[in-house]
This record gives sequence, C-alpha cells and structure tokens, in this order.
Amino acid sequence: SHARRKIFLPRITLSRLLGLVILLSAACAFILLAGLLDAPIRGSSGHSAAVGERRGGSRGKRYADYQVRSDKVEASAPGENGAGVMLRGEELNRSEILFKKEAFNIIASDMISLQRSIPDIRDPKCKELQYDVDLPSASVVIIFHNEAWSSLLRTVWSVLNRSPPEYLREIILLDDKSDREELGEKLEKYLAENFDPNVVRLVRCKERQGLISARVRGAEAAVGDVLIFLDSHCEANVGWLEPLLQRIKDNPKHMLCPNVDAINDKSMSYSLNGGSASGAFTWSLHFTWESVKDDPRRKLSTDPIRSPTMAGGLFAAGRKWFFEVGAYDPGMDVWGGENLEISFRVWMCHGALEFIPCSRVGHIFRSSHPYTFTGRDGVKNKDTHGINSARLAEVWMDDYKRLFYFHRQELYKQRDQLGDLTERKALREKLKCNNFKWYLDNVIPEKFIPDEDVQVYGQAKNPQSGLCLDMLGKDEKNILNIGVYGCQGKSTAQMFSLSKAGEIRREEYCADVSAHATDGSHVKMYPCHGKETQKWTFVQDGQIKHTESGMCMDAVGLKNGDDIKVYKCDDSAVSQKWNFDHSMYV
Ligand code: LR7
Ligand code: MN
Repeated sequence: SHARRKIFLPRITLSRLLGLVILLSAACAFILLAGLLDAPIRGSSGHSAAVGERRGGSRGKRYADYQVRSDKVEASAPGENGAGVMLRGEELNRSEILFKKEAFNIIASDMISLQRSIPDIRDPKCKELQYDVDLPSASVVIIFHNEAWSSLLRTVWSVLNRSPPEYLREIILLDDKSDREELGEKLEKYLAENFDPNVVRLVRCKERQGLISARVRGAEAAVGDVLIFLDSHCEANVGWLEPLLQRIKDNPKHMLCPNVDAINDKSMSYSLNGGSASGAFTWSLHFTWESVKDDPRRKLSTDPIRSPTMAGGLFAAGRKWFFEVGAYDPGMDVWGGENLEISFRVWMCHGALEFIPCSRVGHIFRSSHPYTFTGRDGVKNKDTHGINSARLAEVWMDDYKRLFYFHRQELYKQRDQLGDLTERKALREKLKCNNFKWYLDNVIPEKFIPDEDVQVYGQAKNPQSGLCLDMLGKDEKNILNIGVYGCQGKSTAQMFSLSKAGEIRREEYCADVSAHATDGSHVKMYPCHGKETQKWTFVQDGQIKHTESGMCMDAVGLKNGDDIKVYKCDDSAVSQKWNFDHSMYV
C-alpha cells in the first residue's frame, strides 16, 4: 500500500525562508517583527524544537489552557470570536450559488481569518482540571476529498494554535485524491511556507479511497502515540488536546470523542450545539445524537460520558490499539456505516467509547455532500451507506441484523453481493468479542427492540376497512397525524409495536393522544416519554384503547390515506377491532 501514496517533503525549511526575508530588505524588519509575534512562525519553530525535547525531564501537572492566537486579533474582523458573517446583495447571491457546490457558505468562510478566534465555551470547571506534564504524543489525521481551501486550512491552524507543541507530534493531511486545482501545488507551496514539514505532513492517495480507507492510510503514515482524526472542516477549541491524551494515557483501550460544537454552514458562527451529548443508533443503522443519561459513575460535569456510539469523524485512540482492534473494514467504500461499525466493535471487543466534555472541536454540519458517491469499482451513485451498513450487520449484529434488513429488504436479497467478510469475522473471533446481545444489554439497555420488548408487533389491520395503520409517508420526527392505508405486507411505514409498557411505538416515537380527547381526535407520533398520554391497552382482535382518555382507535368511514381518529369505545364496533400480524421478518 505504501507504493500508492507519495509523501511530500518540501525543500525550503522555514528558517532558510526567514533568513531570506531578513536579507532581502531592511524595510522588512517590520514584517519580521510581526512574524516573530505571529503564530505561523511560532507554530513552526516551536514545533520543530518540540519533537526532540518531548518527554524530557519534568513531571507533574499542568492546566490545559493552550491558545496562541485569540488575544492578538482585531475583535471586529469578520468571524472573530466565533461570530457569524452576514452577507448581503451580490455576495449573498454568489454564496447561495456556490452553496450547491460546497454545501456550506464558502464566501463567508473565505472572509474569515484562517486563524480566527473562537469563544472558549468549555464548562468553567474544565479550567480547574490538571493534566500530567508527561502525556503521550498526538498525530492529528485530517482526511479530505475536495475540501474548500479556507475550511481545510482553518482546521490545520486551529490545531496548531491550540495544541501544546510538546504533545503535537504531527498533523497528517491525507488527500483522498482531490482534483481541485488549488489543492495541488498551491497547497504544497502554502504548507512549505508556513509550517515545519515534520509537523504538517501532506500525504496523497493515488486513487480515491473513500473516507474509511483514507483514514487508515492516514493512520498508517502516523508515528505519534495517539491518533486523533478530524474532518477537514473543523476548528479545535482551547485546551482540546490534553484531556484526550490524559484519558488515553490512563485507559489505553478507550476511544474518545471530543464534544462536537457546531459551525453553522450558512454563517460560520461557532456555537455550543447544546453542550454535551452522546450517541445512539437507529435500526436502519443511522447515527443519532442523544442527551446525556444519568450515570452513577460520573461524579463531575467534566467526567467522561460513556456513549454507545460515535458520529464518526472526530475521535482519538491509541495508535497501536486502533490497529489491534481492527482499524476499519477495508471492504467499506466512500462514506457511511463505519462509525457504527467501529462503535459496536470497540464495545464488543473489550474497549470503551466516551465523549470528553472538556475537549471541544467545532465541525461544519453540511446538509449534503460536496463530492460524488462513485465507488472504487467505478460504479456511480452507490448506496455506500446501505452496503457498508449491511457489512457491519452481517459481521457484528448476529440475529439482530433482521432489524436492519427489515428497513432494507432489497439489501437482504443482495446480501451475497456485499463482498468478502471472512477477515472481519475472523477478527471478531480472534479478539474474542462479546456478542451483540451483550452490547444491547450492557451498553445501551434502553434501546427499544421492536420485536422483543413488545406484546405484539407488525402491521395493525382493521378487518372492517381492510386498512392498516400507516405513517402516510410522513416522518415521525415532525409530530404529525398517523393514518390508515391499504395493507402493504412488510412495510416499514406500517410497522408498529405494542410495547410491554403499553406504547404503540415505532423505535423512539409513540402514538400520543391528549387526556381530553373527544370523538374524532387525531393520533400523533411523539417522542416516547413513558407518561400517560402514550399508554394504550390492546388484546388481539380487540380495541386499541387509550388508557387515560378511555377512547379507542376507530377506522369508521376511513379511506386510503385518511388520518386515524379515536372515538368512544364500543365493544360491538368492527371498525374498532385490530390485529397485529407479527410479520416483520423478511
Ligand atoms: O471519499 C471521500 N473521501 C474523504 O476523504 C469522502 C469524504 N472524505 C473526507 C471529507 O473531506 C471529510 O473530511 O471525509 C471527511 C468526512 O466527510 P463528510 O464531512 O462529508 O462527512 P459528514 O460530516 O457528513 O459525516 C459523518 O459521518 C461520516 C460517515 O461515514 C464520517 O464518519 C464523517 O467523519 C462524520 N462526521 C462527523 O462525525 C463530524 C461530526 C458530527 C457529524 C455529522
Ligand atoms: Mn464532516
């Protein structure tokens, strides 16, 4: 694999460049002075000195408060202190056109300093924590494919400016075969002029790898003790590095995520993004953010947050252990699925996954992808998330893969075309990993299992109308009325469970009716909360009765696509009878 990439080593060192500047003109004394005070110079010279001195002598504790730049910036410059940029007129029009290409506001990003300041929004208690002086060294791996110039370099600068040089071994910029002009020689020149080549290293892939293999290439090129992966449109915040390194020093089998702050895709404003969060997943194998659950192990607000899953892009792991625990599945392509795969794997194979509240990194959340989904096999517009997820389901989820395939029945039919899985299955054997049931029971016991934690499930049919309860093409997240539709068999839109707790439930959303429901009140899906408005009683061939209001779901007079309503319960009304068919299996 080494033959396929080229390691770029610039010929001009920074000190020679500096010398040149001094010789060229006395008028440049001003520039030199500015240079000495400025972060580019300090970043490079500081870092090259640091490589040899690291771990030399002094032990003890220090605070994580490293920040070079923010105090010297004109506070009114665009985007400073994490402010958003508001565009008008022609600039606004141009940014909206370019938004389609970049999936974020590139005009605003280009207006902002590559070294802008951002607010230190850590919990104030983070500033009281102390860290060992002797911490492991970090290799920050930033993979990119056609990332915009300013967002890419702002990521690099934020890491350099806010990481103590003695711990930052290197930043690896892994170019996953970008074809943008400016990311070619112009980038090489910029890096050579601004950074120590031993600290900021550019590695190029000859063929596009997709983000998953690209990350492994980056990790293979790294030499630091700890790998820290970042997306190519991030901004590391004050003190972000030390809490990660300390935690890995103390727990070498922990994989850690910084708290992901939000950089707004339209204004570039930097914000708290709700503070702390953790991760979960849906049975369709998408990552979800969750609020932090109570955990008796957590004594302080600054303590790590155990998380069943991670979002994927921003995390740290010991370099050796990252490979021991299986890096990534090399059969996964382009984008998607690897985040849940690594999450399940880390927990099942005797590691742990945590969010670290005192380590904060901003990320531009984009609503589309500014690149193609052409696979390594040349096939265009691949459903890489689906295929990658099916691979993970086959290797890691045991019988629970049925819940994924229920959502993706076409993939179930093509499951012999997912590529070779023997190595990943062998890895699971070799590491003697726990099974998926263990993961569910121990790591995410609150996860609703639609065909286990239930009384009945499947499609709910009313014999009189012949219609089934149906989402009517709506997304439950919008809290809209549910209805009835011709029964479809194994349709996700018609999958409902009656949970043991008496909810009419779809994963995290529950059928909800007000306590004061009257004849003709609608039924809405609402996030499950376990309270009375979401409790129902039901026996097969009987009524679905809302316990609190005493009203029953009734299909009287309903046609395909109508909303379901509740009416006063009437034992003799066939329009109030329902059957769940259990038949969710493919
Ligand atoms: O072919 C590619 N090669 C690449 O190198 C495609 C992408 N990339 C790079 C890309 O330039 C970027 O730096 O890979 C990185 C991630 O791609 P994004 O930014 O388009 O992904 P995302 O932020 O939309 O998606 C999240 O889920 C992905 C699933 O595969 C990855 O794990 C991303 O890293 C992940 N991002 C985060 O977790 C950021 C924080 C939370 C969110 C969202
Ligand atoms: Mn991203």
